[in-house]
Amino acid sequence: MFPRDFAWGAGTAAYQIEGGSQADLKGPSIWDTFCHEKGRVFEDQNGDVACNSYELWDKDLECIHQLGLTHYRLSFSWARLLPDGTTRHVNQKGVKYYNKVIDDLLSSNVSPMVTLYHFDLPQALQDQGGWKSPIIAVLFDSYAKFCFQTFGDRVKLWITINEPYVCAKLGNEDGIHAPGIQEKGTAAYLVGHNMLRAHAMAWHSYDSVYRREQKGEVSLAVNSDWLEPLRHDHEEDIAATERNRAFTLGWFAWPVFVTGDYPEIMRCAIEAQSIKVNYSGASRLPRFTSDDPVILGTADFFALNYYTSRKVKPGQGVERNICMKSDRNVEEVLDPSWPICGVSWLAVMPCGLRKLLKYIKETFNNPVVYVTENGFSQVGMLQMEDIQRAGYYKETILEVSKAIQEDGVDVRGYFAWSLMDNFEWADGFSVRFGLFHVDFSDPKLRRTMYRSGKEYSNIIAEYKRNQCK
Ligand code: GBH
Repeated sequence: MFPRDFAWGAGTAAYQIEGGSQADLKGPSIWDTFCHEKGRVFEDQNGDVACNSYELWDKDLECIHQLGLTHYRLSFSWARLLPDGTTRHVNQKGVKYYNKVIDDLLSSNVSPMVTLYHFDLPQALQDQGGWKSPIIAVLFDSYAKFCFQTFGDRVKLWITINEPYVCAKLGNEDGIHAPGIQEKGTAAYLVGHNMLRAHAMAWHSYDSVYRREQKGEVSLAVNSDWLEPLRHDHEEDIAATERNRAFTLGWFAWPVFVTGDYPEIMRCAIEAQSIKVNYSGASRLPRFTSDDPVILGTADFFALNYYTSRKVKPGQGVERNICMKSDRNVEEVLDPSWPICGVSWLAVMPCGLRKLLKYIKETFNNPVVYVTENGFSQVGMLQMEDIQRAGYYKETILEVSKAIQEDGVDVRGYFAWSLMDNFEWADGFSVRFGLFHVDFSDPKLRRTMYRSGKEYSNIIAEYKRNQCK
């Protein structure tokens, strides 16, 4: 059972679906650059064309209709709207494209949820230091204001930044996402810090300038696995779990929802490690100062991306050089009973989502929650009759309903990831997350509903029938 006006959505991201990477004055983003460097992405694939949603938006809209979605989550390509990242030059063709998407959605009774930033920084801004440079917060705020001003009469649900954790860590510590930086133990904390500052500035702009008239809501989307101690009665595992939570969900949700600053556990662990290895630089986890925007309270709802679960025990703590891994000092273990779904990191644990939702209710003062991403992939042999994935969706959505009914979590919406198969970042097109299959060998990039899409559409249809009663 789901409450009235529950949002049933599916999500996509600009670089993963749009293609049109150089169409109509669009500027390059860090993902355009990254993909064209050898050895970065599976089989050196790229998002130059992807699902070509830039030209085939009508086809996407048909998929949205077929599923019966009430909401659609998309992201804007910053460099499509502002080719050099600044409001000095606006690409009107880009504005026109997103206007059409939004207007078509609204005339089909589908509400847009728009993410301003889903991994694709304009390359021109990367060239000036990107997220490592404090000025990025001001530039992001200008971009956000431009979007609120231009589209906010119709868009009522905004996500500033998608998964700052992934941007910071995979992009700047591990180097497996753009911009491919591997400055261990420093850059990711700096990037995360500037992302929080950028998010907060944009939220304050919305709050003070646009909210009264536009009456929308703004948040940031945080990703988190459900984490639990490997051995529930072991102090070390319990402490390791707490530490792991602080370094993942807590890194961004604690400042925004609880204290305006990073979790103490996180700061202490980083400081202790700096001392241990005789790190002489300034504090690696930056501090917020009185010049920074207020971070606390800058989310109108809690946006959660959930995919999988992990069991946690202490790490070995052997690294000699500074890096996030030794700051965090945990080891994550998979329970052998959790089925692996397609891509190797995705162990299926539907009840992990329920537990995480309950944890969020208790830890972050019972916020309104949207599950902004959840999904299951397939790799290898293609299955149109993807019965397993269909089952996983059904089970997971049941867990969400239990979180609402039995645990009293205020969940207002669920967005499946993803509407259709698309460019899965470093995995290229080898990992398919779609509710629709996309035939990438067909010049028309035909979209065909999977069995899992059918399952989801049935769930939505049943909900709609019950609401009418
Ligand atoms: C989401 O991130 C993204 O928002 C979305 O764009 C993407 O398509 C979707 O996931 C599916 O992947 O490769 O072992 O280092 C989800 C969070 C964090 C999950 C990084 C995968 C990589 C593990 N992701 N993690 S590994």
